Amino acid sequence: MKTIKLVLVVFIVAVGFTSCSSDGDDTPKFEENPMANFNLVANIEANGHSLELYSEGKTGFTTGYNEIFVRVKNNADNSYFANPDISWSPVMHMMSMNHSCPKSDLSITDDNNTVAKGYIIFQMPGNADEYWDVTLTYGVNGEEFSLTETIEVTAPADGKQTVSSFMGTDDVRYVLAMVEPKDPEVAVNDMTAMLFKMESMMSFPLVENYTVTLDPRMPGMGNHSSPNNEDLTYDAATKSYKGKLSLTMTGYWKLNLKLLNGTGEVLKGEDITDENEASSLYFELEF
Ligand SMILES: [Cu+2]
Repeated sequence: MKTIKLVLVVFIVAVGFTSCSSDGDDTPKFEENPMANFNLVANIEANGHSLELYSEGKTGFTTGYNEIFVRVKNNADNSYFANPDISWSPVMHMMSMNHSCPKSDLSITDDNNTVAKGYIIFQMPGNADEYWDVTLTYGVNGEEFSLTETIEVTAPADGKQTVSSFMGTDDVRYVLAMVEPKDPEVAVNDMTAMLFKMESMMSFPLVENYTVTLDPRMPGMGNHSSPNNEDLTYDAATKSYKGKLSLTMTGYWKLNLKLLNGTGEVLKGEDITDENEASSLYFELEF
């Protein structure tokens, strides 16, 4: 008897699942919050809408690579607009000038078509007299809106450098940012970085086909290195630089780098030798 009941329950559950998943596209999907496990880092209200900016791991904007997710809520009924056409422009207002930073376009990635995803790479934090704002332009229901909001950009809580803005020997200013590893392990980690040049105060195009050499060291332990690292080379598919970062133990690591152009000329950074224990181009991590 028990067995029969159990079989019946399994059958009903199975039928239930089948009928739910075979509804087709004309019925709305479950109103599951795709941002449930993300942190709301900014909520900007204007024009009867709320622009919600989310981060997966961070609780605010920090210098370096920030992956950001944007949704536009209609405050009238708390629904989210599908396929909002959003663009953004971050600007730092400094004492002597204004400038922008490297950023991606925003593109829709989720199943409900309400979440736009992109990244912004802040090359410096704000301070008491100098601040960042972001202008968001968005189109919903055939109307275009724009708003500008001040945002707080801080150095990461652990103080480690994951972005470098520097002048190359070719007199071009570059921004190099570490994207991965986000959660380094005692292992050979996949490493990703992105490189941009500062064409003007507001324009930071991607730089392709350069090379970033990698020499990770532990300054606190005789500046020892690790085996099986691989320099970062350009990956056209992801428009980023990919390599292998070998971390043989936990602790503080300085990732000494050199930037080479397409013909192998060194634009920034130095080799590590007995006389020179660090490169002027580097990232840091501690885990
Ligand atoms: Cu600045």
